[in-house]
Parts: sequence; C-alpha cells; structure tokens
Amino acid sequence: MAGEWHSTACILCSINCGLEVEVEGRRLTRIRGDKQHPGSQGYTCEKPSRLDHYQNGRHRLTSPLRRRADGRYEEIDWDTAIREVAERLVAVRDAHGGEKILYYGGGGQGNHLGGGYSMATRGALGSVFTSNALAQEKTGEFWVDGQLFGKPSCHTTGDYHDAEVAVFLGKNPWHSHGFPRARKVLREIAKDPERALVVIDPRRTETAELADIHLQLRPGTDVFCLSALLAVLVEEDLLDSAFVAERTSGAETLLAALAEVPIADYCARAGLAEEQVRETARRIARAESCSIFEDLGIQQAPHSTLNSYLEKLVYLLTGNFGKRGAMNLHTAFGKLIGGGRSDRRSPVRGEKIITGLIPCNAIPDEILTDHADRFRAALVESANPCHSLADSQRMRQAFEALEFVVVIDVAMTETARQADYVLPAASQFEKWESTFFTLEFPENYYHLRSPLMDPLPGTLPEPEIHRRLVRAMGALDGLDLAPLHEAAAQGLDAFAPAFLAWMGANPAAGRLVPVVLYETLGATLPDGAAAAAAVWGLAQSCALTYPESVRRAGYESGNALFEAILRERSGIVFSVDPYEETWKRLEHPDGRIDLVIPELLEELAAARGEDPQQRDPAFPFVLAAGERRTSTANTIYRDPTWRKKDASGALRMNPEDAARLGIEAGALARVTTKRSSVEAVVEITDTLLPGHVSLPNGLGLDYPDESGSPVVHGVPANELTASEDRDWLAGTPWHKHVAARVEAVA
Ligand SMILES: Nc1nc2c(c(=O)[nH]1)N[C@H]1C(S)=C(S)[C@@H](COP(=O)(O)OP(=O)(O)OC[C@H]3O[C@@H](n4cnc5c(=O)[nH]c(N)nc54)[C@H](O)[C@@H]3O)O[C@H]1N2
Ligand SMILES: Nc1nc2c(c(=O)[nH]1)N[C@H]1C(S)=C(S)[C@@H](COP(=O)(O)OP(=O)(O)OC[C@H]3O[C@@H](n4cnc5c(=O)[nH]c(N)nc54)[C@H](O)[C@@H]3O)O[C@H]1N2
Ligand code: SF4
Ligand SMILES: [Mo]
Repeated sequence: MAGEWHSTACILCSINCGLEVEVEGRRLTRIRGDKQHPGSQGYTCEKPSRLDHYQNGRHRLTSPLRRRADGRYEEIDWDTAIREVAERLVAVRDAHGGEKILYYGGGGQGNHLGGGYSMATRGALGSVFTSNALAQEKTGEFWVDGQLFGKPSCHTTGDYHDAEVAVFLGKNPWHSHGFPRARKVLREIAKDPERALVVIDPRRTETAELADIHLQLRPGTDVFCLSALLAVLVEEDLLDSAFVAERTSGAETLLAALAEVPIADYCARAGLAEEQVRETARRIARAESCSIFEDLGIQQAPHSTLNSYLEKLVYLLTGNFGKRGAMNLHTAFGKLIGGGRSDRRSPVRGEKIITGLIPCNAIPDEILTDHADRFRAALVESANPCHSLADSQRMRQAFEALEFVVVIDVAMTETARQADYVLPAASQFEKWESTFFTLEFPENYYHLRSPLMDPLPGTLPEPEIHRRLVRAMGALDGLDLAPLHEAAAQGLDAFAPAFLAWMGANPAAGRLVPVVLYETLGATLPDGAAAAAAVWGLAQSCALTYPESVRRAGYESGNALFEAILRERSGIVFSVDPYEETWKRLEHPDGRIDLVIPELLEELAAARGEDPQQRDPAFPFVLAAGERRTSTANTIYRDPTWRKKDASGALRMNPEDAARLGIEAGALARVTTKRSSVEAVVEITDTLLPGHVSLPNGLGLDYPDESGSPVVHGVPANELTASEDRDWLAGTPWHKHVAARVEAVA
C-alpha cells in the first residue's frame, strides 16, 4: 500500500481535522491535512504527525486478558472472554439489578461509534446509569443552557470566523482548539484593526499573547470579573435594550441583581484595573457581533456553573445571539448532548444527573458505601477514569470495591489494571469510526472514517464486541430478524419501512437496535462497513429532526444523507442553516430566553462575602492541575517519546516564586496537596502570576520499557485532586484550582 494516501481524521481533539495518511504495512508513515474535509479544509496543528505512536506503540493489547487470583493477567481467547464477561455481568444483574452496573466512557476525542453500540449491551443488562468526561467539564454549562433556552440540548456555538469581537474565557484555543482552523482564525482576528480578541485567563497564554485585551485576573476570581463586567453594561447603559425587551423574559429581576454588584470592589478582588474591565464591556457592547468561548478555566474552577451563567449573560444582554458572528444553536448528528434522562438522581447520594450523566466526582461515593443501591460492577469503554477523574486514590479504591469490572481499550491503562477482564479494541485506524462532535453552525459536518488497515490480530472493533456480548447474553434470542435480512437485501428504500414495521412488532427490542441494525443492514453494506449500520439509524433521525437544514445541505431523505456519508470519505456538510433558525430551536414555550436562574443569583449574592485571596497557609499556591500544551493530548498517546518538547510535563511557576523558594529551572520541586505529594521538574515562566503554578493534563501514564515493564512518565495530576472539591450544583471538579504547597527538593 506504500505511496497511497488514505482519508481519515485526527483523533486528538474534538475538531477531528480531516487527514490524509500514507500507510506502509501497518505504519502511518506520512500524515497531512485533508483539503477535502469540509471543516478543517487541509488545516492541522502539530500533533497528528506523530499518530504512529498511537497506532503502533508498545501499549497495544493483542489478546483478551483475565485477572487471576494472584492479581496477574493471563491471555484468553475471545470466545472464552465473551462467554465469561457475559456470564459475570448477567450474574450481577440477576443478583442486584442491572441498574447496579455503571457504564463509563463510550468514546474519547476520536471514537464514538463503539459507544453507540454499547447501548445494546447496556439494554440487555438493564444498565441505566452512565457517565463520561463531559460530566467533569460541560454538564454545568448544559444545565445553564437548559434554564436559559429550555433544554440542556440547546447547545450554543460561537461564530469565531465572523465575529467582530471574540472572547476566550478560561480557554487557550492556540493549543486546545475547540473550533475549526483555530490558529488561522485567531491570527486573522488579531491582525484586523476592526476586530478584537479578548482573553480572560490568569496565565498569559499563547492566545493571550495575540490578544487586544487580556484580562489577567487572579485564578478563581471569574465570578467577580464577570459580574463586574455585566454590572458595567447595566450602569453605563450598554445593553441591547431592544433585544432584551423582545427576546427575553425576567430582565427586571436580573438587572436589579446586577445593579447591586460593587464594580470597583469586584475588579480589585479579581486583581484587575477597573478601567480595563470597563473598556472590555464597551468594546463588546459596541461590536456588530461577539462570540464567547468558555472552557475548562471556568468549568473546572470554583463557581463553575454560576460562571457559565454569567458568561452567557454577557452575550445575551448585548444581543449577540441568533445572528452572524454571534452565538447560535446548532444541529447535531447523533445525540452527544442531552440524550440521556435527567429526571433521575444518582442512586446513593441523590446527586443531580445532567444530560444523563452522573457527576464524575460523585462516582466513588456511589460505590464506597454499604448503601443497598451502590454500584456493584462497571463496564468502562475508551476512557481511563482511574487516571482522568479527580482523586485517583479513591477511584482505585472504588474500583477495587466493585464485584466486577470490565474494560474495553487499546491499552493496558491505569483503569484496566483494576479490571477483572480487559478486552482489546482495534485502533481507530483499523475500523469504521466517527465522532458525534457535530457542534458547528451555520454549516455542520459529519465524517464517517473508513479503516486504513485490518484490525491488529487479537483485537476486535467495539461494534463486534458488543454484538458478541449481546448474543452471549441471549438478548436477541427469540427475535425474528428474517424480515430485516430480506428487506436489507433489497436496499435502503425497502429497509426503512421494514425496519419501522419490525420495531412496531418488537417493542422489547428497543435498546438492542444498534446490534439489530449491525446484523441485518450491516451485513449488506459495501466495503465491510457493517459498523456503519447504526449511522443509518442516526441519519434517519437527523433528517426527521432537522428536515429543512438537511435539505438545504442537499439531502432529500435520511437514506440520501446516509448514502453520501458512506460515499464521501472526507466527511460531508449535513446541515445548513440561516441565522434565524436559532430562534426556532428555543425550547421555552413562549419562545423567549429566560434570563433568571434563581439559585445562581443567590450564589452570586453570597459571593460578596468571599475573599478570593484567603488561603490556607499550609497550601499557599493555586495549582492548575491539567493544562493543555503542545505536548499533551489527553491520554491518547501513551508512548512518551511522542513528546518533542516538555518531555517530563513540567511544573510551571513564576520567577519570583522560584527565587523565593530557591528552585532553579530544570530542578525538581515537590508539590503537596491535602491528598498527596508528587515531584515534578520545574519550568520558570513569567506567563504565570506569582502564587499560581500549573501541571499538564494527561501525563503520569505508564508505558512498557524495552523489556515490557511499565514505567511511569510525568506527574499524574489526579493523584493531587480530591473528589469533594466540586461545584455544588453540577458536581464538576475544581481541577484548575487546587490548593497546594511547593517546595524545593534537596
Ligand atoms: N494540545 C491539547 N489540546 C487539547 C487537549 C489536550 O489534551 N491537549 N484536550 C482537549 C480537551 S478534552 C479539552 S476539554 C479542551 C480544553 O481546552 P482548554 O479549556 O483551553 O484547556 P486548559 O489548558 O485545560 O484550560 C484553559 C485555560 O484555563 C486557564 N485557567 C486556569 N485557571 C483559571 C481561572 O481561574 N479562570 C480563568 N478564566 N482561566 C483559568 C488556564 O490558564 C488555561 O489557559 O482541550 C482539547 N484540546
Ligand atoms: N486533573 C485533571 N483531570 C482531567 C482534566 C484536567 O484538565 N485536569 N481534563 C478532563 C477532561 S476535559 C477530559 S476530556 C478527560 C479525558 O480523559 P478520559 O475520558 O479518560 O479519556 P482520554 O484521555 O481521551 O482516553 C481515552 C482512552 O481511550 C483509549 N482508546 C484510544 N483509542 C481507542 C479505541 O479505538 N477504542 C477503545 N476502546 N479505546 C481507545 C485510550 O487508550 C485511553 O485509555 O480528562 C479529564 N481529567
Ligand atoms: S486541531 Fe485537534 S483534530 Fe485538528 S490536528 Fe490538531 S489535535 Fe488534531
Ligand atoms: Mo475534555
């Protein structure tokens, strides 16, 4: 296959830029941006050129593993693995009820198709509780969207390409991206004198270096900065009054609350010059359009849900919604957000479940208890919760306390080491794959990727793993699939009505649908694309949910959409919207935006009593545990040699702090929190304020050395975090705001 270029996508962040890859044998030898991809248009950042480290690293598993009584793992064949895993899961279900089986994960930055098939396994077991990384970043924001716009699935996206003013709040898109072709767009805004780039971040990030305005606030003081900014809008009469009157409800109550904010005092608490905050408010207010991106800097810090609310009020009070260059409600292909039930509470502690997800930080509490409703087993797929969730020590304890754990991954992860069985998945370049990060507006993209090569011997794609598990549990026994096989043989036009009729006749098949489609329609799809069968179902519901948007993209039916998805190997535009479409997507019955969220206005009022400078003298630093850098990509690259820079994942600190503590660049420092202590190599940089230190995310993974023994590289940030440090409302963690002590190591 040498010399041939194949279309695929980058799997390292939610943008999933289109790639072209040259494959030699099983190696990814050359990688470049795919100009045919409608979203990325040939763009990539520096990270995907090393994807061979993911594809061919020593971390790859090649056999199902079973833990023996002595704690070591032995290789077993797939038939044994599937039979025993199915038996053990069914035994937990029969003894305690399927709802005691927690499902965690379902996809990382590049792979959501397997998670779609897990619905069948969960359905066969009656497992209802799930969680994933969104419940340690975005659930607070989703909840606020639900209050303002009517449903948590009313998800906004910014129009950074066209915005006159682009604001990044706790977000460093130069490294973390978050919207297509980020660096190109940032440079364009920065060099255009008519436009402005605003960054609100305690660190002078690469994005802040480009900014027209950098509000370099003290860490954790966004509540003061944002409410002061809103209060300036009110005080200086900078609101879009027509928009507020015509499009919103509750303005009077909200504006009264904002009028109470002591602007000068709050700017001082945030460590900002009042004039700079006023200038920022004026710049946003006079702009033709403004888009705002909030991310982990507020979503993983104190007052995170409240800060999401305040952030959204900035664009709403200035009328930056439902128009070009501003915030809009986008379509979705496959329901990444808002799919789950939110009327349930977590079984033990009664925690709020947002968009179907249990707060990540609550998971140990839902296991480490003798409460009758505690979780008894876990199925983990494409995620590493014993490393990526707060409080790794408690997570390990919790997983040890479970009766049964199974992990589906490409690698022997920190979570897999807690498992009874580990099932090795084919890599994302060895199977049909896609994500449901379809978050763009006015054009939205979907990309189904075809495999670059066969699965590594010993591994299976997740759809096949779930099919086998569901079969082994007997969940499909007694269902007559013959009518579906017959219809599938006649083509998509015959299949659609036959499928509807079959579902009507077999209501009990409900959650088994992905596997039913895989076995029937999947068997007839070209190029071995059986795993695309579930995508057929999603294409139907997408065309039903957004008929006009899909038609504007050129597709008259769900089948036409699906055929294009199968055919176009670089992705397609599946929906096109005029800006006014946003207004039709509001879910409040009166069609207005409800500006008042009483519990958050109460939290705002109570913040007046807070002194953000107050610290426990034992832990005088604020540690941002998990910064995105050029050398981080969650835990997708385990092989440490992929990092050309920052090999050990340095602790960054300000020169004043380093001098005072007698720590030199490149030396080791000890970082201690109430939970634990670690040692890290120090990088000295004036991009951080005194008293603020940061560690990268996704390090501290073990990787086999030449002899196969695992060696840990860098600091695992979540050894330092604690599960109780979380938002009161959404349960999101305070990873960016960990009280810490830093000392020189002798
Ligand atoms: N290179 C790279 N890119 C990635 C990833 C990766 O691992 N590596 N991961 C992807 C994922 S999963 C995600 S969710 C995104 C996250 O993307 P980002 O949210 O941009 O990532 P972070 O660097 O964790 O945090 C953003 C910023 O928050 C700032 N911050 C810290 N404390 C505060 C505070 O109190 N207030 C404010 N306003 N800001 C604060 C930090 O200085 C940092 O610049 O990145 C994605 N992209
Ligand atoms: N302290 C701290 N903790 C954090 C963060 C932070 O900033 N600070 N950030 C948080 C955020 S925003 C996120 S998104 C999470 C990310 O953390 P996780 O949700 O745990 O996910 P990833 O690191 O993306 O790792 C995904 C897993 O998928 C596996 N994998 C890769 N390809 C495949 C495949 O094809 N099939 C299967 N089955 N598995 C595969 C990888 O080996 C890896 O184990 O971390 C969170 N944790
Ligand atoms: S922006 Fe994200 S998806 Fe695109 S190349 Fe970089 S890491 Fe990959
Ligand atoms: Mo994330």
